Amino acid sequence: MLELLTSETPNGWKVAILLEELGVPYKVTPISLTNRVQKEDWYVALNPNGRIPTLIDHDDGDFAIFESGAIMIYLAEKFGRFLPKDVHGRSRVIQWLMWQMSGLGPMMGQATVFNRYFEDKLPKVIDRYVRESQRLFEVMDRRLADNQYLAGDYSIADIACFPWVRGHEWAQVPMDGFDHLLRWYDEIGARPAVQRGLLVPEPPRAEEMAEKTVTQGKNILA
Ligand SMILES: N[C@@H](CCC(=O)N[C@@H](CS)C(=O)NCC(=O)O)C(=O)O
Repeated sequence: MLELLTSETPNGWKVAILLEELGVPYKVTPISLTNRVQKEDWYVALNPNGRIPTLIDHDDGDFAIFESGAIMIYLAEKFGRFLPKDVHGRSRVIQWLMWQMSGLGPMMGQATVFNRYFEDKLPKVIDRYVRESQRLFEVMDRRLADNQYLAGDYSIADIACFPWVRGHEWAQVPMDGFDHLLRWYDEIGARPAVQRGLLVPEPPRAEEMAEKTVTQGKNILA
């Protein structure tokens, strides 16, 4: 059995969506960021970075994996899907996955922090992260002008980027004018497995969202 330790954030949804696309059974262990469970000793023993997500493969010696990109590669290789086997095809997917892990995720994350969670509104800092996120949207938009997906067929590269693009409103990073990106975003968002993955670890309860996110934001800044 696979066990996903996660919370309702983009890095967690990436893995939940992949598991749903794979259609394999898995157990979900919700990790409360509000209660800082990700910093508890038992969790840090599994994930030295003290952040979500973590995957444990109980069918393979309770092997624990941290870093969402590494988890995605592990699952894609274990089940032989969403990552090509030929050297160039595989490299293309990993290039875009690395791009998400080092660029899109961190920049969108910082845009969110400084637009939403930071009490002082720092215009130059906000401008820096919003502009950089939009530059990355433009990179995707150019790529998607001539390609249905980011790297060949639908792959872990698309799955990794989707929840971060989905967070554009919350991060206050406008997506207007990125027509190819919007086309891709609508297409991926319509996939049933993607919709199911976004409900992990639990469907958002509207009335709790605002308070919960603010509280989590404080943890992100800790
Ligand atoms: N590079 C890591 C980033 C993980 C990460 O930043 N997770 C966030 C949620 S999206 C988290 O756990 N935040 C709580 C904290 O920082 O303590 C990955 O991709 O797994």
